[in-house]
Amino acid sequence: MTLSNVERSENAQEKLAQLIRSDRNALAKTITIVENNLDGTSAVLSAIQCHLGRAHVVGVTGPPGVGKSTLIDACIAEFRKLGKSVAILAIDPSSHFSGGAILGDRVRMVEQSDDDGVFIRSVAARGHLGGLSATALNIIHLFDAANWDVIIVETVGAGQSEIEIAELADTTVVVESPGLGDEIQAIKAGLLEIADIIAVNKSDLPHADITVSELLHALSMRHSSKSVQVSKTCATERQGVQELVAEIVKHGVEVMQTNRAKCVSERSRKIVARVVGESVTRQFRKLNSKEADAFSELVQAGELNPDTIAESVIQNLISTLREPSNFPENEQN
Ligand SMILES: Nc1nc2c(ncn2[C@@H]2O[C@H](COP(=O)(O)OP(=O)(O)O)[C@@H](O)[C@H]2O)c(=O)[nH]1
Ligand SMILES: [Mg+2]
Repeated sequence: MTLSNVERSENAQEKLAQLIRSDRNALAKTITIVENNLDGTSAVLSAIQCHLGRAHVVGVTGPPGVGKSTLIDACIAEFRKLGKSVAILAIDPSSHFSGGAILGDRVRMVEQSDDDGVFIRSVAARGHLGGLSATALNIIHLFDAANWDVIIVETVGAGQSEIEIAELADTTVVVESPGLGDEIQAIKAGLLEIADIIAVNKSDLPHADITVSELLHALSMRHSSKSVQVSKTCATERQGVQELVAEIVKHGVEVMQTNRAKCVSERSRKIVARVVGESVTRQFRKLNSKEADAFSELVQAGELNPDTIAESVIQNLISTLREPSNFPENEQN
């Protein structure tokens, strides 16, 4: 069986799941297929559907330089002590030209790399068909189907899509460090809204306690009943890391106790909604100016309401969904 030629038979699907579980190279190659949307992508994705829902997905986000990679490295060691295998997906914002990983991240994370229970993969933030969050979700699903216990996704909390990826996680850890400026970066970037746990890293530096109390204050001002833990860590000295991992595991257990299958389908639904929305917008903008003008004139004249257009797009989509044979062939050639 070749990876690009997975048939839609149950037997072949089972073989694929076994293959990516037992063979790291096969997993790496399968990720490459899915990441680049190569021939075979949709066959792979449909083959793993029935193997999803076991992994605990942990998003780690925060401004650049706060120590996310170093902290993840330290957390991996703690997860390994608990007997959990860990797959890491690092979203690399800067590799538009190099096409590779941030070297520093790789070097730091490489500390764990001779361990069979650790798998590290980075993807460039740009250039993904269907969007970065869709690509990230597909890779998360591959790790999940390949039986990794914990999947850590590192993103920089800068762009919208990075925040969206963090939202895909069961547990979102926002990392901040003391004394970055007058205003706490994570608050400025709207990261408090998505945090389940906040780690104030570099607690060896001055003002760590001030940063903690400012964050607690900001959290108390929110209109949200969600409780958010704030932990102090020093990743380089591995202080507070065991406690942080204990918090992450505890949060994960709580999430898993709620309906796990629902979490997986909600994760997919968020992505579908986003990809469909973005694609419709893109297609609409592609209309030539004559067509677009005709639309605007009708809207201006009050003869057409933008909501009506959206409604009819959705209705068409729903009837297509009811009749899957209406879909164009999904594979790229
Ligand atoms: N003083 C101090 N430096 C740290 C700590 N954690 C990470 N660093 C340093 O901060 C810099 C940025 O770390 P990195 O993990 O690459 O940050 P990222 O951009 O958030 O992934 C590196 O030089 C790290 O050695 C810490 O707890 N204390
Ligand atoms: Mg990093």
